[in-house]
Amino acid sequence: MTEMILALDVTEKKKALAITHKCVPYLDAIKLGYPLILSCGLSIAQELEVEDLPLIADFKVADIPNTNRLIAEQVFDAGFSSIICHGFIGKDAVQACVDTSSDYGAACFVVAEMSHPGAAEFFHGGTAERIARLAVECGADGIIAPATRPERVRALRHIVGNRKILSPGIGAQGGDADAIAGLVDGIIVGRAIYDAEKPAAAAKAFAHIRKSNSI
Ligand code: OMP
Repeated sequence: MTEMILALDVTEKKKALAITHKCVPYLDAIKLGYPLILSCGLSIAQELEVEDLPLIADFKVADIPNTNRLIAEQVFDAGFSSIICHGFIGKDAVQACVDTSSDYGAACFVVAEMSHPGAAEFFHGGTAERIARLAVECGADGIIAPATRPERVRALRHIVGNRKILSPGIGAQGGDADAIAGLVDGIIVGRAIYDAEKPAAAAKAFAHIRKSNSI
């Protein structure tokens, strides 16, 4: 099954809670990042707990090992079950995120290659492959790889094997859910759902992907 992850990048608490509540039947997890957490605080995690979905903290953590550990502890103490960190920070810094996640029984995903056009400037030329290898070496649960470039996801899949690949870039960034779903373990969708006139209907439109794909 390919999981459906809502990127809840709205900045009003009321809207965040309302959209989530409507979309819950069509979701497997919710990803919260700087936009919502900076506007509402980490406690938004507790408010979303009633929906009983795993919460992914997308801070793209990218600091020294000790700071990464402190950030991850805050995230997991707040109730999140996964964290996203960058991979270019190197083995010791990624390892700190993975180890802290494991201490909490939580998961760590490493950004191997980003989905926007500018990502090609630094992630291409072997860097994404090196990061994917690093993620495997560190024992990360998976990587983030771009739905905007299915061929890159295929290349990274060879490196990470059966570790999870979560893939953003669908809809607003031009990626096609049907083209990517069979290659990954989870699709991450934001604006195509939360900016839709009817977010629940928009989320429901991805329902076939959750049912039909397995890797
Ligand atoms: P939409 O473009 O609105 O669907 O949102 C995509 C979500 O995925 C946002 O929360 C981004 O911050 C996130 N994201 C990317 O779009 N590209 C990446 O390469 C990595 C992420 C991420 O780590 O989630």
